Amino acid sequence: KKISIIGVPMDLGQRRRGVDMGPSAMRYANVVERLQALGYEVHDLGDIEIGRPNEFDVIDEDNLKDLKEVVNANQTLAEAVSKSVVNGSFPLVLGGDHSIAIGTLAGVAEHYKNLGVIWYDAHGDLNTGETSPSGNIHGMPLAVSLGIGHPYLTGLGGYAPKIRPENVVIIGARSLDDGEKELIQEKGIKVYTMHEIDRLGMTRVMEEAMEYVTKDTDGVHLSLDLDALDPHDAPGVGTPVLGGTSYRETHLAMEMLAEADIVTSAEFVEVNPILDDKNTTATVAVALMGSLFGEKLL
Ligand code: DIR
Ligand code: MN
Ligand code: MN
Ligand code: MN
Repeated sequence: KKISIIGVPMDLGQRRRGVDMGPSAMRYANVVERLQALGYEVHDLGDIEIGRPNEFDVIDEDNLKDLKEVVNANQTLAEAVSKSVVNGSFPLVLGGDHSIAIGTLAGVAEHYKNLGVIWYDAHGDLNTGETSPSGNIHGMPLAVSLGIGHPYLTGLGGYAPKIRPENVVIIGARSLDDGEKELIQEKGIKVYTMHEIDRLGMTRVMEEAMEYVTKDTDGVHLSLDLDALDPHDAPGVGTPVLGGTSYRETHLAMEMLAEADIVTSAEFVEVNPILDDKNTTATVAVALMGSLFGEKLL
């Protein structure tokens, strides 16, 4: 059992500096040792290089901030992720802001005909340059992976789309822009908002979600945005939204995924140590990875 850790110190997909230190913070929280202790052969492949925008760049083109740098970094990431899949190693990507999911999915989906996706997030990440209120690409990666958005983004890796709407489930949503709501309706995307999590409980939500993403799929990617958790449990994120899933509920979700043994790739994103309280959020992220990879008390 092999795991390839790929750090992506990306902070250009949103406006708050510091999220580029997320991979360091999770390494400092002993991600490698934690997974090794579970019996995995862990390869830390280091960090993907992120270009810095300069004054000559055409910025904010089509309401897509730092498009060029985001595309270039995701291209490099996609290649690293793809290589890890080819080598029979589980790709575990550490962010960085959520724009890196574009590259992760481009690298993973190459190897799956019908990839299931669990998008664990307070947000839908279903914006395009046209619908985005911010122009921040971290609010767009799910749309991009569905083939919706700027061709530089959707065409990454030379193919599109990466995934199909009927194989995606969003869990933890509580902040959606109007354009995202429209896209959810139009594509019939399955969403468990905080309302359903409160009503049904995390156990039932995960049972249903896992059944949904494994139906007719040949792999499952977990994209976990730490802002899905309540800011009391994960304060170090750039766009906190009150009323999120708890530390315990999220651990339960990870434990259920481990038990079902369905996840074939994962990323943990939006850890921002500058906004954090003594590295709490990176520590939580690493603990969740422990559960995802089978850690048990007894
Ligand atoms: C908002 C925030 N919907 C946007 N998105 C975030 O800028 O598109 N995604 N924070 O994680
Ligand atoms: Mn997100
Ligand atoms: Mn989010
Ligand atoms: Mn399906």
